[in-house]
Amino acid sequence: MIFHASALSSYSAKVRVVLCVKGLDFEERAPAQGYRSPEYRAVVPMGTLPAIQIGDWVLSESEVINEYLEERYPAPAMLPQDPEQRARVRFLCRFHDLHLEPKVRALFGQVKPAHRNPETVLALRTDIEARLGQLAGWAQPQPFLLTPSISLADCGFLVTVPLAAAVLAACGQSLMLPTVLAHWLSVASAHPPVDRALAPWRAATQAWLSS
Ligand SMILES: N[C@@H](CCC(=O)N[C@@H](CS)C(=O)NCC(=O)O)C(=O)O
Repeated sequence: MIFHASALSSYSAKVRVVLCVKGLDFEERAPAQGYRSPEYRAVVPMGTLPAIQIGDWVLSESEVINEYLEERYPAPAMLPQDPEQRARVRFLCRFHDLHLEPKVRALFGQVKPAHRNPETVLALRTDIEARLGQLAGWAQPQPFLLTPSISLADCGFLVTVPLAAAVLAACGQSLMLPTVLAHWLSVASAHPPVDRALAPWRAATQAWLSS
């Protein structure tokens, strides 16, 4: 399996967590000419990262990829058996992609002091903290967000929550993380496959923010 990804890409990191938790063999490839290049689009028509490729078969969209990996490689299970629990896991995945990650991404343009608008940073911080407050209300860490072993619900937040803290810090603001989420984050990030999956993303993010 070819994993089209880049070290700095949050959505790539979200899928890399599943690949590592499931112990799958994959060859990670960053688009040589960038993800906007015609060369990359010739292989991955969506032109986004991540994508997976098996022979001529190509799949984009991180959540669809994670669901495919879960169905194709069911062990260890990353969705609960119970339909209501599965739906809750899927709800948190969707909540991450639609309501938290875009607010964190909106901070990227504020990192350079010359381009920073303190009011914009503060407004985004307020939105992010409100979303994390909602997440804290729904989470039932056991110790993962909703389950005793890692589920698909954890993957995006394991990237986006520390990213929000790091980008806000680079913008001169701190993030108030609800205690329940701070505890979940320290336990879940230390899970060995998660730690392995996130190592390239952590290094690239640190290099970006300190550059
Ligand atoms: N909804 C997509 C979002 C992926 C995404 O935005 N990836 C970024 C890199 S983290 C990207 O490829 N951006 C390029 C673009 O959107 O043109 C997913 O879940 O895979």
